Amino acid sequence: MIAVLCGGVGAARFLGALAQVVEPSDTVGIVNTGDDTVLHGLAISPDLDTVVYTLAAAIDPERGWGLADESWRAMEALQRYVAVRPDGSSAAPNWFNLGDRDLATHFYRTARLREGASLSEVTAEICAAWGVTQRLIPMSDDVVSTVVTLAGGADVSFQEYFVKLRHGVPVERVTFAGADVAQLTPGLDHVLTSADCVLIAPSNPIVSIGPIRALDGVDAILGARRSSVVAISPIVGGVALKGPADRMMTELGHEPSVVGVARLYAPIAATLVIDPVDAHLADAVAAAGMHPVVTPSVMSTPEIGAELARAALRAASAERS
Ligand code: FO1
Repeated sequence: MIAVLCGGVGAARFLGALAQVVEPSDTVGIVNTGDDTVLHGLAISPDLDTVVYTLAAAIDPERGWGLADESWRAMEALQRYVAVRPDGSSAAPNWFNLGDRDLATHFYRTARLREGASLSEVTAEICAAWGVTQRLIPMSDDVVSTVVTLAGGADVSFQEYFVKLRHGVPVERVTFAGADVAQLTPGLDHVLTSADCVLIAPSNPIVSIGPIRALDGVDAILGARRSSVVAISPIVGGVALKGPADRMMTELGHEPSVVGVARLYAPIAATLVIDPVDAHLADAVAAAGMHPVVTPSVMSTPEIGAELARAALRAASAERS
């Protein structure tokens, strides 16, 4: 069994690539829920939904989130109420776009959670509904919320930072509210200890992989088996393939490069897969404590994705110190 630590878009693409090489039912995706939010009273889990929709080949390829062939009638209808909403009311938030078909997922998840189902139970039902055979498990059934402290001190939710502010403001600190008391989803400690290998998908090390690591026991479990933990760098040539990872790393004092990623992951993973464009940094990655493996990391074709997955699996079985 292969365990994969997942954020959203990059992880979804990597799981798709991995599925060309490994039986999907033998893969467990441990997915970040720090991005989750409640809007319109609906429980929304963006990274889980991005992974499910991508693996179901239903994702909108341009946006990388939400469903293809969407309509936005509910959001359009909401505008009428935005016009009369009293100041200070959080009703009718129109900055977070929810497609009409995407709403069905939030309706279902919200109703099931309200009946007492756990997020991992509901996620398994949603996977079944979409025919996704990878086991996708939220990192925790408890609420963990990524809080972004902006330069100047204001705290905003991750989605307010990422979508409402278009991540266009400098970040001072990132914290994970609830991570100190949240439990790793039951069974995931066994998954992380017994997996043949653990892969860290090319997701944002701070806000996608960080929340998973913030849960009690995760770094200890991975550190104890780091020789078979392999990370794929989400930074190529000093820039993030998607989202604000490079700028966030800079603003939080990390080097926005494969070396900066290596410094973050060295305690929990022995190998970092880097793109040839960063091959000149291989020695610096080694000096940061990770064994560099150079292979094309931009999954622009299924073949490149499959070869990236194979390289990661080979490195994981090479048993490094
Ligand atoms: N991202 C945006 O940039 N704008 C949006 O309006 C937006 C809506 C949205 C709705 C559902 C969903 O599952 C994801 C959505 N995202 C949107 C992406 C989301 O903010 C990101 O996927 C993550 O949270 C970061 O990986």
